[in-house]
Amino acid sequence: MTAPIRIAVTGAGGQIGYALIFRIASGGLFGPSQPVSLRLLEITPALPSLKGTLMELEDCAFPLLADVQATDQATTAFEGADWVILVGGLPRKEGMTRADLIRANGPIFTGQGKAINDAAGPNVRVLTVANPCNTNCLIAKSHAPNIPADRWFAMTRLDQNRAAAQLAEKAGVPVSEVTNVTIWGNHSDTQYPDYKNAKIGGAPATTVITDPTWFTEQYIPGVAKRGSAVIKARGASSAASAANAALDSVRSLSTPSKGDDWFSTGVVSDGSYGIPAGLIYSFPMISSDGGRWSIVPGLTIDDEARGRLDASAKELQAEREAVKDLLGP
Ligand code: NAX
Repeated sequence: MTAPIRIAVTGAGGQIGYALIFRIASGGLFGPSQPVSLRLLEITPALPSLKGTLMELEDCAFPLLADVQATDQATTAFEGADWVILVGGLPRKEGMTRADLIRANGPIFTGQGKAINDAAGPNVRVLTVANPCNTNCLIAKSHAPNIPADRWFAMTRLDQNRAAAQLAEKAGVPVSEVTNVTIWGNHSDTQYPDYKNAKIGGAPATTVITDPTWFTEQYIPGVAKRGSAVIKARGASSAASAANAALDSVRSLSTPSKGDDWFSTGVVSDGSYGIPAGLIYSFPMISSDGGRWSIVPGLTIDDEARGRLDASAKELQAEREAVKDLLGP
């Protein structure tokens, strides 16, 4: 029998966690022949209700779910993990600024970074979903000196999927026609959903959607503010779409990319496109065999795009400054 892939999910009792773990257990992440083993981390007060979720998982009788364990101990959760998906954290509350959220959630990632370093499997890869995901990823990574830099990811895939959906809607085509969508930068309002390198039906998006003001006045802010629009409509933040984006991220990073399409994820900048090295910054990426990935080189960045890329890098530098006391050596 194929050995199970072990996936640790933090914040498993939250709304994204609830949408995520059933899909992983059903084979929605690694396919219909790959067993999975789940480790679910929650804070102690959330364990009783997580027990109910475990009962539901059991009641699904998923043939691919080799085993599942819930715990409030990070080292137990991350023991031998092949993938760690960091979802657990406080959501932004009414009246909380982004700076407040950074200070509230940052400390979680010092301990979890250390626990990943001490307990995870030799090939572990880590996807940070909890916000501010780029900076939380940076904090966790800084406490895990034994885990190579190319194993750390921050999720901007929900932004990519939102961007693709909005291009498809405007062009009146199925979303499968939209390719080469990049989210540059931070998972925040400064992100740049790059429409100049995106394609619709294989042609540049700007030759299919010919009104340039739509891109700057509706598309860019529309993608960045989609999360707020969902909260307004649903009364709760995006959950199923965020879980879906986490699965898309892990899948894209685990399977070789096809054709000339790419995907976006926050990774440790190597200085590509003039972005300061060391920041967790979202780039266009492709994967190859064995879980290797690289940043797509040579895309055209005009003056307008340059300004947007730099503004997001600047914001990330300010976030890094705001948590510098939480960063490891
Ligand atoms: P919920 O509040 O529903 O769930 C969060 C869960 O994390 C709770 O069950 C809580 O008990 C748990 N938790 C808190 N501290 C923990 C710790 N130290 N260890 C383990 N678990 C802990 O929030 P949910 O809607 O599931 O969102 C989770 C995170 O995803 C939030 O930070 C949210 O801002 C972020 N998001 C990120 C997105 C992205 O695209 N990167 C989009 C969706 C979402 O907004």
